[in-house]
Amino acid sequence: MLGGEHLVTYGAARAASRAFPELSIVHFDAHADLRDEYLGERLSHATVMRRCWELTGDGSIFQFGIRSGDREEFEFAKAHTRMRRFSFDGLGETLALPALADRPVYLTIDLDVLDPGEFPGTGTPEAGGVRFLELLGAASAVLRECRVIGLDLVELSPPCDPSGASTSLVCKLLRELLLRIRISE
Ligand SMILES: [Mn+2]
Repeated sequence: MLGGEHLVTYGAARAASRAFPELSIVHFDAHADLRDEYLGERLSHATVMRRCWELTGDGSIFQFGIRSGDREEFEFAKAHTRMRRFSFDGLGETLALPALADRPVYLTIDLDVLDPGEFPGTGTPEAGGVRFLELLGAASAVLRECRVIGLDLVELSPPCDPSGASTSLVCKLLRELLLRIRISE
C-alpha cells in the first residue's frame, strides 16, 4: 500500500489481523506513533501504532529507527513493544525471534525514518535518520527472512520537496521492494 498519512496503515493492519490473527508488525519510522491520542484525536498519524498494538497485543510490534516521541510513548514501548532507537541495529537477530520468524508479518515503512538530508519530502522530518541503502537493506532483510503478508510505504509529501528528489528516491525504493516480494502459494 502507498500512502499518504501514516494512519492509513491502521486500516490495512486491521484487515490483515482479521485474515491473520497471529499477525506481527515491523515498523520503520522516526517517530514512535504510540500516543493514545493526539490533538484530541485517537485516530492520527501520531497514534497509529498504538491502535495497531490494540490489534496485535504485547510483543508483536517491532520498531526501528525511532528518534522522536514523548516520555509516555517510550514508557509504553518498554512495556508493550520492542523498540530500537535511531537505527536498524539488532534487526537480524530480531527477525529470527519466533514472533517474526514463525508468524505472518506486516511491514510498515514511514519514509521519515530516512534522514531529511536525503529525504526532505515529508511532513514531520527528523534529523539523525538512516540512509537510503540502509533502509533498502533492512526492508529487503524483512522480505527475505519473514512471511510478509503486506507492506506499506507512507508519508511521502511531494510538495515538501519541490526538487523532486524525494519522490524519485521513493520510486527507486518501491521498484526495488516490488522486485523482492516473494509470492507464495
Ligand atoms: Mn513518522
